[in-house]
Amino acid sequence: MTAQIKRYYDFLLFILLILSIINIPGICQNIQNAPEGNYILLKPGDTPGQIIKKAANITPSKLQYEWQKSEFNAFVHFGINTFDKVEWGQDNIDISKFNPKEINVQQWVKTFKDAGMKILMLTVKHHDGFCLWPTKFTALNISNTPFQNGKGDIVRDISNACREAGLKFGIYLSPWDMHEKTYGTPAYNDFFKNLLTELITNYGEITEVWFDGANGEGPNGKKQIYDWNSYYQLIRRLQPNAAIAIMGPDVRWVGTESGYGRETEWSVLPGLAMDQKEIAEHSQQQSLDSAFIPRDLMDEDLGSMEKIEKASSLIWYPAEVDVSIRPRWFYNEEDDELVKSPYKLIDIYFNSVGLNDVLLLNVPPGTNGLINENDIKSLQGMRCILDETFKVNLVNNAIARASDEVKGHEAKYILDNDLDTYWTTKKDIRNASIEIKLKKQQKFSVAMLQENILAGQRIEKFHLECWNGKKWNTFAEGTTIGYKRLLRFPPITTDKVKLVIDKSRTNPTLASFGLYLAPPEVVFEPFNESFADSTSITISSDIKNAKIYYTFDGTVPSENSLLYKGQVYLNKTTKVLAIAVADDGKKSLPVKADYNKALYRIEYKNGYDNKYPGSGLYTLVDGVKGSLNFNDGKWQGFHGSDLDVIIDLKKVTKIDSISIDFLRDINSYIFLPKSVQFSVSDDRKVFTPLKDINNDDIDSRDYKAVAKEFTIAPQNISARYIHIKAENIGVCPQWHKGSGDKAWIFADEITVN
Ligand code: FUL
Repeated sequence: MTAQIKRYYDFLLFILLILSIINIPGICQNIQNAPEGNYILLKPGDTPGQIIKKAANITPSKLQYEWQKSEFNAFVHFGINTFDKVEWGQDNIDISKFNPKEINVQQWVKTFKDAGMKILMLTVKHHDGFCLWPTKFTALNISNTPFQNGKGDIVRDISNACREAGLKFGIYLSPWDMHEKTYGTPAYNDFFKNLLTELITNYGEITEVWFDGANGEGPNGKKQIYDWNSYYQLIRRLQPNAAIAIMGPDVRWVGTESGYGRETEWSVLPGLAMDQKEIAEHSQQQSLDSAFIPRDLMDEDLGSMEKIEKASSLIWYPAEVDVSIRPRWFYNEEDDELVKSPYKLIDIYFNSVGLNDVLLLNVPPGTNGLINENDIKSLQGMRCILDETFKVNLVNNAIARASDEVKGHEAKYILDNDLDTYWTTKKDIRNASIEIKLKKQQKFSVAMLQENILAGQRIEKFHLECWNGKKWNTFAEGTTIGYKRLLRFPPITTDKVKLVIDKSRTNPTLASFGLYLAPPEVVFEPFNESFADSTSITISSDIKNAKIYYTFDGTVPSENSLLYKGQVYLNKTTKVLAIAVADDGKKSLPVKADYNKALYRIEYKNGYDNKYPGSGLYTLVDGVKGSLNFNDGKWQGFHGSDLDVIIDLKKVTKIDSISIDFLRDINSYIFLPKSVQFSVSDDRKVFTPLKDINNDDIDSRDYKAVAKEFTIAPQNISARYIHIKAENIGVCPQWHKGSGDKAWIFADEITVN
């Protein structure tokens, strides 16, 4: 460098220094918002103030940002488990059953596109090891099944269909493999990379690679030490735009499979998961059945100041919420009536996408290779509510004024529906407000806020106020915002709204703000309950003054149906369907509730567990049987305790048979009772024992769910009261994964003939 150039450089640096000291808006903004990248090492001597500033300036990598913008994606669990009707196939699977004869991948793609999903994530290999593509590296693959005479390749067909329809494609590849012989040895890492290489080279662009955290033993009883780093390197080289999720560095698991994220969801966390050694130590040695995500990623608080000030590094590590539209991950026709309703899906959406998470909703096709109509209907209902809600942003044409702003980033930019422009304040401002003057009085029930995460996640606490003509009233509040925050509240009518940022890690940013009116919802109280002689129900809507119409005959109500005027009395088994219609004509979707009248009275000597009440007190005698799914709302659960009930037939009756159903689903810690004892009485004081049934199948290790009827057929017996006692085995047997934990009994219908 010549002396002249050096002088010129020094002068330039001097000017920059002066500018940053006097803080000229607009120019210094770029310096203060210069992205740190998605990983930063903290220095041992960093003060809390320095740490918080560093945290506030961590930003997503380009692929993390693209992934985050996908918001709502489809998970597709499909494989040999679909045919075996199990969640986890063991190593004895018979793949000749795999033959989805009517498969129509266009139907999948259309369903997901119509629902507004952006990425389709297919389980190309689950824990059983069966590969949905004709891999060269294991015989346990689709080419050795009858499907399309061994010429089929579902990964090819789906990835092509996605590309044609404009959906992105991702793969779930289970690291755990219960079949592969090399599993548990270093050779498995090569096997796994061979599979991965085929997948990420032969099927076009892959947007996300999902490595499941579940990790158990392989066929030789050993667990695998995964060479994660080499998997990541392979993906980075061959698919540099793919986000590596869950046991990967780009996307983390939110920590539950419920569909609900955290109220406070920071994307900036202590850097544990970036440390390969720590991943190996903390995660993969967990026991078989629990997801082996590093423990502290399941905590309620991951990124508060308290957590990050102890960290040695900070990372941008955003969360994904995975949940199934059905009670299970794989299709089972038993679940057809248990598909989550549109309202449940909306609730999940607001509590995932609306809480700074990406939602990965599983919609599993059946053995025919098609998505069931019920799933499609629920998704359509959900989409319809979302479209109806977000159709008009009521802040369009409003005027925004901030307590503080800088040139080029004025408050108006939060209203322009453009994520690339944003509002911010001068450096180091940690609280601020924006007043939004609407064009006229507007009614709204949803607010949407988005930070400009390209500058970092900063806001720690905010609230919203509305002007009632005299004063400001708070109507909603929240903690973190991040990429997106959605808030729901009872409808507000006003022409002035104030957003108050109560606390921000450094100068806050906001890229987008919206106010919307959601269509009305219908709420039954109680919902789906069995009753003794008669019951009364109330039906309401979250929208004040909305009219409610209902039917009793299973048809969808219209404005010509019965108008709800107050409690409805029921004295027989009834299906009630209701809709709500708001003043402005906006209609809810129809909601159905079942009320079943009990055939007998029942008294519990021993209560059921409140977690699994079935449809309440009369579940066991309401004439409705449970399916093979313990979670269908029909089975009643008894945790570690016996079932002990007395049935009152209301008069002395001739009894030819008595039966009671129990479920066995040992995967879910549900066992058949040890014995069932029956006795009868005329006066409820003295009971005559009839028969004890001892369960001869007590030690069954069959993991498939079965319902078993325990029946007795007494001779010449008349009685009014029947006492049934089913003895719980107490704790899970030694060979079971839950050895020593309380065992469940799940009971349903008692039938007397
Ligand atoms: C879990 C697996 O064990 C489940 O079967 C399912 O695939 C879910 C998404 O991840 O860890």
